[in-house]
Amino acid sequence: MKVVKSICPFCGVGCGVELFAEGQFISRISPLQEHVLSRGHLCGKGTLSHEPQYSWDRLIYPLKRVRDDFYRISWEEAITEIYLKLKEVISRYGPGAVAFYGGCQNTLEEVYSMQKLARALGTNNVDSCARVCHEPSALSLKEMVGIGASSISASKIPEMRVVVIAGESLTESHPVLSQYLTQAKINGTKLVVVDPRVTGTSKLSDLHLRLRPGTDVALYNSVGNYLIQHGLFDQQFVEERTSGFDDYSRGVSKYTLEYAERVTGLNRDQIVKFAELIAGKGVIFSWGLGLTQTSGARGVMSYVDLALLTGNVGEAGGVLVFRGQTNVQGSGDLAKPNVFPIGDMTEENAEKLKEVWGFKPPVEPGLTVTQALLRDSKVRAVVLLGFNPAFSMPNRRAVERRLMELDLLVVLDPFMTQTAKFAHYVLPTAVWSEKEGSVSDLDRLVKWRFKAVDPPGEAKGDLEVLAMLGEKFNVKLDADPERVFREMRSVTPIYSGLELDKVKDYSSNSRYPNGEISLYGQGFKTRDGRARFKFYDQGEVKGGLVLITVRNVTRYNTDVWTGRMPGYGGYESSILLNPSDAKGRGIADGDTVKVKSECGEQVFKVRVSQEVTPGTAVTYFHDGKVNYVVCDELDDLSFTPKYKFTSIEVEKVERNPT
Ligand SMILES: Nc1nc2c(c(=O)[nH]1)N[C@H]1C(S)=C(S)[C@@H](COP(=O)(O)OP(=O)(O)OC[C@H]3O[C@@H](n4cnc5c(=O)[nH]c(N)nc54)[C@H](O)[C@@H]3O)O[C@H]1N2
Ligand SMILES: Nc1nc2c(c(=O)[nH]1)N[C@H]1C(S)=C(S)[C@@H](COP(=O)(O)OP(=O)(O)OC[C@H]3O[C@@H](n4cnc5c(=O)[nH]c(N)nc54)[C@H](O)[C@@H]3O)O[C@H]1N2
Ligand code: SF4
Ligand SMILES: [Mo]
Repeated sequence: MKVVKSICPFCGVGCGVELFAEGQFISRISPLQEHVLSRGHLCGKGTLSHEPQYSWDRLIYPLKRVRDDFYRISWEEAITEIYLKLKEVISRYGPGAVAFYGGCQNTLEEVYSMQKLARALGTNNVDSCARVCHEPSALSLKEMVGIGASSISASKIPEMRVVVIAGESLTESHPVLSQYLTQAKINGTKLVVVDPRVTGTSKLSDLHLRLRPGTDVALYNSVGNYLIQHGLFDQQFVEERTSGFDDYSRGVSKYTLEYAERVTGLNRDQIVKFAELIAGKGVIFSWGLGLTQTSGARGVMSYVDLALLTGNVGEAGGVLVFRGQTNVQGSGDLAKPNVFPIGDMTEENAEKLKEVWGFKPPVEPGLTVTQALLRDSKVRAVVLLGFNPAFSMPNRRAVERRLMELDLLVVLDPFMTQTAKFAHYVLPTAVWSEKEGSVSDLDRLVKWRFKAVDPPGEAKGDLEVLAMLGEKFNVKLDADPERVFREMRSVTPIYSGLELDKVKDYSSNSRYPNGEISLYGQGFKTRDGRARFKFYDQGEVKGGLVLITVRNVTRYNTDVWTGRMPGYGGYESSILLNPSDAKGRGIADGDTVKVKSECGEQVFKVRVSQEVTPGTAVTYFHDGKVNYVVCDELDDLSFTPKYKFTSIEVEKVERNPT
């Protein structure tokens, strides 16, 4: 029996695990006691995370599609044909017609190699699933404080006076972090939750602000105004460590409590209580998709303004982003269409990269995955690593049409996903426990995954596949994860302080940039060392019924893996309606309804529940149906979809038969 240490393949908590391997079979998984953040805890998904790889339908050799059928081909044939097709697309339409989009369950090394290959072919069309969740957070934090990541560790939650959680449910989405909330409650920390919905997390809160969806900016601006008007902000911090306060203060001055009440649907006492709780040190401002997928970057910025106003970025408190997938922080750091791993997309940085890479990357920004698949038809060939956009992107019908139009779609995945079905070539990849590499979690901790077993059949690690393709183009890509890690570290300034032995030691603090549990005790990482206030007005407020799509603790994203866990098959989401909205439409619990938006319609079973706020309808997104209804409105600053902000109509089609 071999015991191998690793990191859970699912969410951004990145829990430490021990894999027990007997020969080529992993028989069980246990929590790794010594892991600095997860501290010997795992959720149900983590405990079963070795099961999907033994599913009967695991892909074990390369496949080529001919009309509607897939045929087995050899790796040599697959790589040669893909190479020839990519070359043809480039010579016909130019390198801008090719795109590489990577998943966030891939390792740092794989994402690094992916973007390097794309840039070697002459395009900056590189992106990852970070685009569809927390790019608004990364972009806002980069601009306001200097690094697009959490400033403080989640392990600090129990030491705080107040913790604010906006648009996120730890108990469902980052369950292992709930241990810190429980400890915080014991220590007397006050918890404020901003969420239209009742969640496992809001049930623990001292103040639950059930605002109307998409009205966070109005709420935070009015709180900012109240703190300024009542002298409750940290004047010394603002003067000594920030810039842009005058514009901010002028901007928020029109956000009165009356206005906020009208827009958010909250009452003034709740808003004042919130403002008074956060005035003073010892506050963590944390958030999830409720901000990024409704109000976008404006939502994040108006929220981070409150952390600056109260002097809570630095030793006293911090900003904490509950990022999504196991390596979403890393994928977002390395694979952006408008930034190089080395920094800004400038001639100077392109020249520096040439010294390491041997070729100069282009300096024109590329297309985000949302632009390429939802807006722009310039892209003709797409290579996807660990990404299932035919399921996970909004306006699914439009994405499917777009995928069908492509001259070349290559999918690297261990399974035949909804997206792979549209591919011309499907390349079977090794999963996390069958290869090595590092991942970067929501706490900025970078940790290594060791290999426990070999991949089945002819499946190969993504790094090896990228290297094979690179070789055809005469681009030298290493397939050795340690050497790629070293190269990645040498060209990526924020990762330059990482040491491999610490990354491989689960008890060590291998947080980037330099092991800080809290960033910005001294200066900010902006050009002038000051944090920047950013003011934005509240955007459109939607009337009628707004559809919010959320997560269930037992399911993971597009259910490719959780759907293959023992006892987890056959899943269908209901839609939840508030009693007032149901009654007004003559709908009762258990009825079947048609849900319609501008993009499509689907049939759902209704659950009537007080847990959803009037004017909202809530459903999980893991059965794929809902993205035929969710529209593809994008945040104009980050191009992130507004997955929780679709206007819908609901109409009864069948009465509850029972
Ligand atoms: N079990 C499980 N865990 C996961 C995942 C999974 O699929 N399953 N996925 C992982 C990924 S990729 C991610 S990105 C994270 C996401 O984790 P979360 O950020 O928790 O994601 P959601 O559950 O989609 O939405 C969060 C909350 O936003 C609220 N909300 C909706 N609209 C608004 C609004 O206008 N304002 C505010 N303030 N709140 C609003 C919703 O009611 C919901 O409770 O989870 C990760 N962890
Ligand atoms: N309606 C609605 N839609 C949403 C959201 C929402 O809240 N509401 N949330 C959005 C968010 S935040 C996210 S992050 C996306 C997630 O959307 P996706 O990233 O498309 O979904 P996943 O299910 O995480 O897909 C990951 C894929 O990677 C494959 N994979 C796993 N390991 C490896 C590996 O080592 N190599 C390779 N090559 N492949 C691997 C898996 O088999 C799987 O097919 O969904 C988005 N879609
Ligand atoms: S909390 Fe996240 S990382 Fe931890 S075991 Fe569960 S899914 Fe895995
Ligand atoms: Mo995500």
